[in-house]
This record gives sequence, structure tokens and C-alpha cells, in this order.
Amino acid sequence: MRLYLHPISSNARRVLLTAAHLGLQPEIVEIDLTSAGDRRRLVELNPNSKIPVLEDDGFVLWESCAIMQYLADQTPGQTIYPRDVRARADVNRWLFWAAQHFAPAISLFTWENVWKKVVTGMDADPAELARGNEELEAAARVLDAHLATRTWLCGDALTLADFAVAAPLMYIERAKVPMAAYRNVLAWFERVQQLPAWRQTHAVW
Ligand SMILES: N[C@@H](CCC(=O)N[C@@H](CS)C(=O)NCC(=O)O)C(=O)O
Repeated sequence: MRLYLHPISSNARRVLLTAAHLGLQPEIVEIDLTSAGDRRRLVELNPNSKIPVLEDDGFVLWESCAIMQYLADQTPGQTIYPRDVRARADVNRWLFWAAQHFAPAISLFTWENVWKKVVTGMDADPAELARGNEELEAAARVLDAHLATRTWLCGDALTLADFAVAAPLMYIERAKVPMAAYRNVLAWFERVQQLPAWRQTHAVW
């Protein structure tokens, strides 16, 4: 099994978290998104030219949440992706929500407050940060209310949902993601950060 990624990618992080939790050790192929050669190699695997990508014995899979599901399904005895139809649907719900709502809201801050300067030399655009605030508030309110009475996002145990939603928060400080008002989210994120999988996948760059 081979995983094409870069450690600064939060989409890659959710896959790495899953692999680490499941005790899988895929070969890691680091893709430098600024290298034309690596981009050519990447686009052959993923026509969207995005990481992460999984290659498993000739089977190529892109989209981080799909990779998470595949890794769990390949692992006998795993408990983070339930088999029960409704329990699984609940996890799937949060995977889609993470990809569709929460991660995009956070990525406005990571782009404006971190990567924009690195890539373009330009400063953050206040209008974009205001848009980020609006989108983040809409999503974070829902998450905070959901976590008011729960330890983990789904059922009463850790699932793929926790990894998918937590991954983009890896930039909470560096990207100045305004989460201070969401106490339940912060308490849950603290629990996620205590997990061995989170510690093992801490990116160094
Ligand atoms: N929905 C995709 C998003 C993947 C994605 O946006 N990856 C970023 C890194 S975090 C990327 O490869 N960006 C390169 C580009 O857009 O050119 C997933 O969840 O895998």
C-alpha cells in the first residue's frame, strides 16, 4: 500500500490518522506540490491533481474520506467504521460534513493567514477573512452544540468522523482559526490530540 501525500496537507492528515489508528504502515511517497515533476506524477494518479492518493495493488483511490473508509474496511476487527447501517450512516454524515463545510471554512483561514504569504507574498484579505468568519461560525455552532453532551462525534466511541473533522484543526493556532467561543469543540479537540494516532502523525515542517 502506498500513500501519496505531503505532511502539510490536512486532507492527508485525516488519512494518516486513520492508518496510524488501524496500525497500518503504508509506504509514504511525499509529493511536492510546487514541483512540476511531482505534479506530472500526481496527475497520472489523480486527474484532479490533488493529494492524498492511495495505491493498493493496482487500485488507485483519491478523496481523503473515501481512502479512510477503504482503509477501515480493509482492516479486520476495526471499530472506527461501524458495520451497522445507521451507525455507519451517522459516521458518513460527518465525513461529508467535514469535507463540504468544516474543512473549507477552516481552509479560508489557512490560505489567508498562512499559505497566501508563502505562495504569493501577499497579505491576508480582510474581506476573505470576514467570509471565513461567517462560514466557520455556521459550521462551528453546529459542531459545538453536537459535542455539548458527547465525548466523540458518533455513538460513544472514536470513529472516522472524529479524525475527518479534527484534521483541519491542525492549523488552529498557526492560521488563527477563531474557535475560542466553541468550548465543546475545543475540549473534544483536546481529547483527539491526546490520541496516539494524533501524536504519531504530528507533521514536522
Ligand atoms: N476533497 C479532496 C481535497 C484534496 C485537496 O484539496 N488536497 C490539497 C492539499 S490539502 C491539494 O492537493 N492541493 C493541490 C492543488 O489544489 O493544486 C480530499 O479530501 O482528498
